[in-house]
Amino acid sequence: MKQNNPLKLVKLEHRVALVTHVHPDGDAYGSILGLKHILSEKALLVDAFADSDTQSKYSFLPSFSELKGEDSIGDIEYDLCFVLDCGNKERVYGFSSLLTSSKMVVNIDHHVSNIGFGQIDWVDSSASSTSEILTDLASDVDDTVNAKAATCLLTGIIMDTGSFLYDSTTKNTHIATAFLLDQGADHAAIRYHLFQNRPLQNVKFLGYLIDKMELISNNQVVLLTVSDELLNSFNVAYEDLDEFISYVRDISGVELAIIFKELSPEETKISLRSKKWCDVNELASNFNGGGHERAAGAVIQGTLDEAREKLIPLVTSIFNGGQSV
Ligand SMILES: [Mn+2]
Repeated sequence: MKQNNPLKLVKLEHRVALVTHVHPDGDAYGSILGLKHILSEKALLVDAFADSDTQSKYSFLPSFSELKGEDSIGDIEYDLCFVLDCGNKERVYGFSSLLTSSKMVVNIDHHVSNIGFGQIDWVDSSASSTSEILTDLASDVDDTVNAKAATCLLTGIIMDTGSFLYDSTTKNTHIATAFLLDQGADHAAIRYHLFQNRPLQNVKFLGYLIDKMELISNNQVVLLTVSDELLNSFNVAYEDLDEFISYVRDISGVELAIIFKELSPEETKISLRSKKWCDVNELASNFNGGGHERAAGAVIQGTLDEAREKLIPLVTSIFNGGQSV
């Protein structure tokens, strides 16, 4: 038994809230819904909070429709609030009142930038995903998880490892995956919904983005700039931008891929992906962001143009003063 396994804190009489980061990705949804299913018979009440959209490609996950939005935050005083996959507590955005109103906050995460903000912090930056950490913790408590939990957690692992391609994929990632398959994880559903069900408009949008992409620093850096208007005109979901950035990162010779995405007239989200050596966690930290060495993000105050003016000189200086074209 792991010492101080935080899942052992949960008692049958407890009310438990689960929270993850804004704009949830596969690991965020996978870990929050996975933990909901793990705890379903171990606590009095388990409420999972996250922004969700019925059009989401993750809507196939068991109990996705039970996710609660900000407007569902009531006056329940939760005994425990698990914060999952959040490098810092600000990333929960509109759900922050759950952290202050709960009796205890438990932070479970794998971001190297996570310095701890819970009464209990379980941070393992060697893990591929929060879903992998939860798989280890759950199997340590019980030797078994239900098939619904297994499907959610396997989704998180697959999405955060780029289908087991990233450096973060370890022997333990595969052991956790084997365990989840043994527990009945629906691998075929994951494959179909996340990889073989791409909306036609997304493919057309990818074509547009590739046509408009900018290459700088001797073609080692690729830039994509996405305004709200553009995203809406193609009717593409914000969460799908991840697959586009991965696509252009994989161009031969490219080391770093960046998406500038308009969040509002005053705020621009940057997403950074690198291939071999560029530490994007460090790059994002210039703007109070973070993540991992090969995948990170931040929010820059300013318009798309202003964000570009702030970030591109930093990037070109890292890439030995390469010239913008
Ligand atoms: Mn993650």
